[in-house]
Amino acid sequence: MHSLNGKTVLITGASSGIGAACAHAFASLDARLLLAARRLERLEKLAAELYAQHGVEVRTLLLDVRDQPAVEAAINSLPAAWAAIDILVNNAGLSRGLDKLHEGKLADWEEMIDTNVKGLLYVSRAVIPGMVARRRGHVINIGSIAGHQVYPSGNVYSATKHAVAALTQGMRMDLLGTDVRVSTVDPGMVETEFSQVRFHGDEVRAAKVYQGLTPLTPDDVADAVVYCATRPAHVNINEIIIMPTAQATATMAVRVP
Ligand code: NDP
Ligand code: 8X3
Repeated sequence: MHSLNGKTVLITGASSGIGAACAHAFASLDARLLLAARRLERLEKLAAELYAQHGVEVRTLLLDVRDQPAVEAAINSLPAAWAAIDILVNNAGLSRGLDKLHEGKLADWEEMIDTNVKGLLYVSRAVIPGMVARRRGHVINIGSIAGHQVYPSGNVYSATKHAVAALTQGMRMDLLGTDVRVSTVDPGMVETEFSQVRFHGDEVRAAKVYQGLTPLTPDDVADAVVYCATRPAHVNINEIIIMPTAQATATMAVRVP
């Protein structure tokens, strides 16, 4: 297996689901980790686990990616030993609600747009200039099948993930010639806290999303992220779309009763 020994990896949304799985996967390759999210206590617990299991250095960052001045300050005030970020995993994101557009809740829309689009932009804007200056780096965005297909009532979430797809392409064009790589990993259904967040804590409704089929695990997605990150420097994996075998499109899945 490839080693990422000495590489510094920033993962946003590392307190849960795909982000936490990425932290485990990168730690198993000996990377040094910067773990960012709003729930600091979870990050600290994860950092202790990673240190115990892999002996890797971990630094936690209490960060709301929607807060642009805080994002800029957090990145700019990293101590020198942590400032040269080699890999940025733009994973922090969420869906809120599953309503027809004309019945949607404005607060849900704002939260998705602010987190999934503006938050990703703020973190990227703070981190990428250092990569360009060092002529070394890799941005891995977590998009979604919803960035390729719209589904009923998925309107605004899907729009944010289409924006992530556009930003991924735009970054790759703008970074051409800098040696900084840009990838996107776009999953279908992954069982995480995603549906609990979407349904505002309604665990029964959230569980139904994955009922009767085998969804992806966060580790399946982390595996794809690490694949992108461990290719030789001249290889850029542009996009990985990863789905459960039981899912064909955003709206077609096979379930056993
Ligand atoms: P989880 O809800 O399990 O994790 C989401 C993570 O994002 C949490 O760590 C959360 O941390 C963080 N986060 C949310 N808002 C903010 C914020 N404002 N600032 C910083 N961190 C934030 O869901 P997933 O692991 O499933 O989601 C991760 C990514 O994967 C998202 O971008 C999602 O859109 C995408 N995705 C998920 C799929 C799925 O089916 N689960 C499929 C396709 C894509 P905290 O609350 O502590 O801040
Ligand atoms: C999450 C997958 O299909 O619920 O991005 O939009 S989906």
